[in-house]
Amino acid sequence: MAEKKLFVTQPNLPPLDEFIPYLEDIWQSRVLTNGGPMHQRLEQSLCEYLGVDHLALFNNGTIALLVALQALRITGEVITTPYSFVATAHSLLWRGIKPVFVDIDPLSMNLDPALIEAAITPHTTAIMPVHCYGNPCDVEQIQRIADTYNLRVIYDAAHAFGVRDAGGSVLRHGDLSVLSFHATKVFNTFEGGAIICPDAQTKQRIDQLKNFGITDEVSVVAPGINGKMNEISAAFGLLQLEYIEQSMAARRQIDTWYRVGLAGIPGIRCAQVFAGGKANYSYFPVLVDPQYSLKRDELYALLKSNEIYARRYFFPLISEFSMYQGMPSAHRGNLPHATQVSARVLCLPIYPDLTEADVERVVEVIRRAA
Ligand code: T4K
Repeated sequence: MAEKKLFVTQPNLPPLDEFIPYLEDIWQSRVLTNGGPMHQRLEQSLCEYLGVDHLALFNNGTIALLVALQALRITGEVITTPYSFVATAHSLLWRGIKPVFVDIDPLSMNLDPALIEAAITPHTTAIMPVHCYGNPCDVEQIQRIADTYNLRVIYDAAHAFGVRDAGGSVLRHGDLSVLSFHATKVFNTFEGGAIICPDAQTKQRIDQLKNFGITDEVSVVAPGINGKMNEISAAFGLLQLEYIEQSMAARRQIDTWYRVGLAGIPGIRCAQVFAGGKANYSYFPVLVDPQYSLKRDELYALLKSNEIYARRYFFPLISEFSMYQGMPSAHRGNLPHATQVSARVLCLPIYPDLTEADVERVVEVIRRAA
């Protein structure tokens, strides 16, 4: 019998019949988009769940990043990480901003704050760190640098839904935080995203920018874009939110099964787990060190031949793509840790429906080859 395909992730889908009443409401109201009732309810429910005061929904995380940059009028150069999904740096290019890549800390895999100051120039206006895999950045050090040099901080928090540190939501840090609700994320609305704003005034500006810059029927105050979330996505978000704790608990259990199963396999190193708060277990990255019998790409291929579709998040580095490669900060010599981690990382399947037997199957393939 053909083995079940295991993907790096699978979206969490609540029972279909529970979604029908939401669709009936939409059919009844005939409001399909433009900040309708589902949109308003989801903004409020997410504020409550995440423990933040102001949140603006978006049609995806990438447009939310663009609007965050526009809202704060960021120009010139922005310091960011090469170890992320390409949307992080692409959002800068779309705004005509030059990304300046700084290396990561090899353990947290987040921007290394100790290297940020050396990359600041008179053109630097902001820092855009990523809470990679949902592990919080060194927010205090980053804020200290931002305060010293009068820089803005926009967190790409695409992976950090529901993550809390000792003081509360990790999304409260910086000037703005941007979430993704893509199908592959811990919390999804098919496609979607959000910006966490510090105050009502900033949210109002962001709400205008995501709706073409319109303020009323006859006024347009800025060259905004169409970044609105539609009512079906918002309704799905409301239903999804009812299952989020269950889903996080399942992820946590899978994370534990992997850590126990992979312990003691020479050359397989599970990435550091975030302690000191609430993690979301959005990814399960392992590093394939030279002591392992196979190289990372060989293990990737072996897993694939066993119908296990692990992913090399994040390889290649953003800085390796042609539109970034020529930049001085993209040089590999400037990014030794990111280069090494990117060459060794493999994200194993993790999603709520994965069973203990599925995890054992993945572990067994890795163990047998050791
Ligand atoms: N910043 C960061 C740090 C990000 O990670 C992302 C997105 C963004 C910004 C931008 O946010 P959005 O604009 O996307 O909201 C995926 C996602 O498309 C992307 O959202 C995500 N990061 C990135 C890390 O991963 P791919 O090209 O690897 O996805 P794909 O289609 O290969 O999907 C991976 C696996 O998931 C598939 O093998 C099967 C499963 N899958 C996927 C989809 C789309 C499903 O089972 N169902 C599905 O509908 O980029």
